[in-house]
Amino acid sequence: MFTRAIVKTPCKNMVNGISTANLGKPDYTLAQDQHKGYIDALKKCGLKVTILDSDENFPDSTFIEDVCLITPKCAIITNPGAASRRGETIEISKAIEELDLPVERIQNSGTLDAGDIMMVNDHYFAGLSDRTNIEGASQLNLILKKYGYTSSNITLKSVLHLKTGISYLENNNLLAFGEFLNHPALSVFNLLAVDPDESYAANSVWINGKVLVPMGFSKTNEMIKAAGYQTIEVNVSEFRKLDGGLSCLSLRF
Ligand code: CIR
Repeated sequence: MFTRAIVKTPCKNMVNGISTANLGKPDYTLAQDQHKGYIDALKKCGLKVTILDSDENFPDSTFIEDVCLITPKCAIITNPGAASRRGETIEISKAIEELDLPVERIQNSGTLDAGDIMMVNDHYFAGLSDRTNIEGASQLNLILKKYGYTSSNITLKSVLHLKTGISYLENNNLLAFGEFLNHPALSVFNLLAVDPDESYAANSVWINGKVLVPMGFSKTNEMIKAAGYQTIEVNVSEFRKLDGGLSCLSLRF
């Protein structure tokens, strides 16, 4: 069970964030409202939410998931793969000081975005992507080993981050689309196949028995409900315009 979340308020400069989505610029006012709705959804799942101030120096900094991986035994500050995002780690380092956890770091020349890391109990899957290199994943593996965890790598073909394409919903259920549906490393899971029309909804988030699902993806929402979960739909259309999904908007621990 998770008890807490950390989010970071979107900045006005988010309109200049990195994007390949081709969906236009985000509407900042709407993004602010949607971010509040997202926080409400986290609270509905029983989480105490810490809200960090926005930072105009970093357009993508609301996607806080990428800069830190919090495990039950340690926090790992990442080294984001996009140069424009590297400096985001300074603010998050300050924010996690108050947690009573040892702090580890991914060092150059390793790069790693924690959107590429998916936790399944004591095992962590690491996506090798344009953002996470083999050196970053190897450093992560060694850090995790110190704390009694294991990790393995999955090379990505078409998605930005590992969790763009798969989400672990606990109870051995894995939401997945496209390249992940026939992946040998994932064959142990009960796969919930996301319709190709709804691939964005493959990034949904399990929190304490409930699942946050992006609004507007009814087939995926119904499929998750049919698997026995209560879902909460959250509108994150403005973050989608920057290639961001539901999981990227918080650290949950
Ligand atoms: C980026 O390209 O870094 C941001 N525009 C989106 C990051 C999304 N994060 C995630 O999928 N974990």
